[in-house]
Amino acid sequence: MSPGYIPFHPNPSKPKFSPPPGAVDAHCHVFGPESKFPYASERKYTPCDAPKEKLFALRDFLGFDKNVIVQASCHSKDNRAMIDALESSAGKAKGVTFVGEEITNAELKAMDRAGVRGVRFNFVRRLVDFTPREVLERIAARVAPLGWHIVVYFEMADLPVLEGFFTSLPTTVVVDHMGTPDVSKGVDHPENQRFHLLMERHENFWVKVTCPERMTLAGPPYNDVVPFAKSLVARFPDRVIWGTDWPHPNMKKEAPDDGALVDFIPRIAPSAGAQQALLVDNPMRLYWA
Ligand code: 0GY
Repeated sequence: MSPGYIPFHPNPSKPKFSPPPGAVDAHCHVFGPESKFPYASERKYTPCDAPKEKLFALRDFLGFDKNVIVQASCHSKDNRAMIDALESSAGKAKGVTFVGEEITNAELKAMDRAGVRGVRFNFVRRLVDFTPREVLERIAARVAPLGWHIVVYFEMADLPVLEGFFTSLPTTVVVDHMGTPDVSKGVDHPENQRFHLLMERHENFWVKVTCPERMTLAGPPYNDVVPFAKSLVARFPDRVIWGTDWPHPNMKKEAPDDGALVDFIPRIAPSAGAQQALLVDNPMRLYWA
């Protein structure tokens, strides 16, 4: 583990909110175990192991049915731990990969058969080295025929320079963690409204209303993040998905209680219809159709 790295919560609380049957945790990761799936040499942090067995046990404990496992930067382009988790999930997990353009079409097809449905482009500078746009464009053109989408991870202040590239992508585009807004600026700040406008103008854009614990200034129960997520759920009810982000890489102060994160859901999606769309219908359309 990197010095100061905070492991996931050892003993999450049982949520009060019961997700509807078939609910999908649509953003989580598996890390290692390092003895079987070593971390990448180019990684920017070394996490604690967070193997598939622990993820599947948490899924059941929190009342979820399925997972979408997103390749994290600590494993870089070595997708074996993620694929192994998909293949051990009895059809209850799909994946989002991270690849370079050296990947072969046969390898992409094998990932597709294992349940991969998207590729992640990470623009967060503390996590990854820069990849030229032309390379990403070539990867996008190769995964589009598979029906995959592209997951983009960036910080909201960078949206103006990235927006043109995002809107040129030939696939569905799924934005990680609400575009990581600066919550001190408020929902109505032009920086955040620019993102809402992007969502409104481009119907191929979806958004994950995830990670209040990453952007909160107030701490749990994340009151300051509620308006951000709630407005996206209300405005784009058919293009929002939700996930735990377990095992919560790179938390600065403390690991979130996953039960408290689940109890955030009814505060951002107050009606049963909105919860059904957020947790079941939307992720099923995106990952299992
Ligand atoms: C996340 C967020 C983070 C890390 C990664 O790929 C990653 O390593 O995604 C982060 O540190 O913000 O999506 O879990």
